[in-house]
Amino acid sequence: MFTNVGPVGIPLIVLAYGQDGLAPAVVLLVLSNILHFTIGVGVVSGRVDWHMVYANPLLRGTVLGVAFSQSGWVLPTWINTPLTTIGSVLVPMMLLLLGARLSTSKVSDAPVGVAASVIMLVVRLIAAWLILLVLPLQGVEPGAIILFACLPSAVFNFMLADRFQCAPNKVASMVIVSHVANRCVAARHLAGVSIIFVPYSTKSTRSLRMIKFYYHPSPNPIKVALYLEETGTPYEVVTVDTRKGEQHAPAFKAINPNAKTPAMQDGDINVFDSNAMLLYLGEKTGQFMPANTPAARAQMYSWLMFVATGIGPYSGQAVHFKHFAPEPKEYAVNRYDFEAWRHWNILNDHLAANQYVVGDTYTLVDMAVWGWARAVPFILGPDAWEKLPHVKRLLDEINARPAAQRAEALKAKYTFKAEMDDDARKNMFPQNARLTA
Ligand SMILES: N[C@@H](CCC(=O)N[C@@H](CS)C(=O)NCC(=O)O)C(=O)O
Repeated sequence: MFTNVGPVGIPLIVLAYGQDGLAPAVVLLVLSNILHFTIGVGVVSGRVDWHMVYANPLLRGTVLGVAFSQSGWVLPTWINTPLTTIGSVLVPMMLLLLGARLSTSKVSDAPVGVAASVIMLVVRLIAAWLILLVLPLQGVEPGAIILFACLPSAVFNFMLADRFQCAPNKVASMVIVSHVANRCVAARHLAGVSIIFVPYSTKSTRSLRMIKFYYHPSPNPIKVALYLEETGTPYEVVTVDTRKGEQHAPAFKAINPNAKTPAMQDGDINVFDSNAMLLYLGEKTGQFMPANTPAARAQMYSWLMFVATGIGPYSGQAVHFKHFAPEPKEYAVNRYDFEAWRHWNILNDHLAANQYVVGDTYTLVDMAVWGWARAVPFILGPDAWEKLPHVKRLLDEINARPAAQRAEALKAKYTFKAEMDDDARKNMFPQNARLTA
C-alpha cells in the first residue's frame, strides 16, 4: 500500500516545516509515484504496464521541472500564470474526484482495514527508523521521513485494485480506516501532544519546530516576544543577562555577532536584530503583515526602518545619556533628547491620522513600536504622554491584548541582574575602558 503523499503528505510537511519541507516532500512524491505505477501495478495486475508509467503526468511534469531548473529556463508570464491557476484548481478537483470515486466503494471488510492499517503503520515506522540509521539525512529530512511513514494509504491503491479487480473492497477499507486514523494522529501531533512522534523525534525534528529565543527584558527583545505570542509560535526562552555580560559569550556571538539581544535560532537558521526577526517571522508565518501590495509593503518597510534606525537608537541613546552617562553630558543629552522627541512626534502625528502605523490593521510594525513605547516616560520624561496622545492610544490598545500581557509576564519568569554596578557598566558600556586606559 502506497501512502497519500500528494494531497495529504505535502500540505502536512509544509505545515510542519514551512518551505524547507517542500523539496524533500516533492522528492518523496515523485519516488512514491514511480514505485506505485511500476511495482504497485505489477503487484495488483501481475505485470508492469510501462505505458502507464510513461503516460503518468507527474513523471512528465517532473522531467520538465528538472529540465527547467537545470537549464535556468523561465516560462513567460502569459504561460506561467494560466498554468499556475490551472494547477491550483486541479488539486482540489483531484481531491473531490478521488473522494467521489471512493464513495462508490463498498466498505465490507472493516476488520481487515483496521488490522492492515496498524500493520502498515508499524512496518513503515520500522522502515523509517532503518532509513534514519543508514542514511545521513539532514535538516528537515528525518522529520519528513517520519511524517511520511505515518501518512494514510493513497486512494490510488483502491483505484488500481478496482481496475485490476484485486480485492477492491478490502483495499477501500484500508484506505478509509488509515485516513481516519491519520487525521487523529496528525491532529494530536500538531497540537503538540504527539504519541507517535515522541520516541522518534530526533533532535533535528524537535529543534526545528521549537524556536530558541534569546531574551532579555528590554525594548528590542520584548517586541519579538509579542510577535511570538500573538502568532502562537512555539518557542523556548534562552536568557541572556546583559548586565552579567552574557551577550559577549562566544557561543552567543556565533548567533548574533552584534552581541546584543534579541536573537533566535529557528532550527539551523540564526536570525538577529529585532526588526529583522520580526520580518523573518512575518514572512514565515504570513501573519500580522500588511496586504501584499507594493503600496502596503512600502509603508511597512518605511515605518519599520523608521523604528529600527530612528525611534530605537535615538531613544536608546537618550536613555543612556540621561540616566547612565557621567558628566559632563549636556551636549549629548540635548542632542539625543531632541532627536528622540522629533522621532516620537513624527510617529504621533502619523497616528493622529491612522489607527495603526501601517494603514488600518495591526501589524508587526505596531509591535516594533510597542517595544519602545512602553518606555516613553523613561526616555522622554514623566509628562511625555501629554504630548504624545496618539502613541499612548496605540500603546494602551496593545497593552490590553492578552499576547502583550504574556510577553510582559516573561520578565517575571526569569531572574536577571538588577544592579547597575561597576561590573554591569563594564559589560554594557565597554567603550568606557578607553577613557581609563
Ligand atoms: N539593533 C538591535 C539592537 C539590540 C540592542 O541594543 N539590544 C539591547 C537590549 S534592548 C542589548 O542587548 N543591550 C546590551 C548591550 O548593549 O550590551 C535590535 O534591534 O535588535
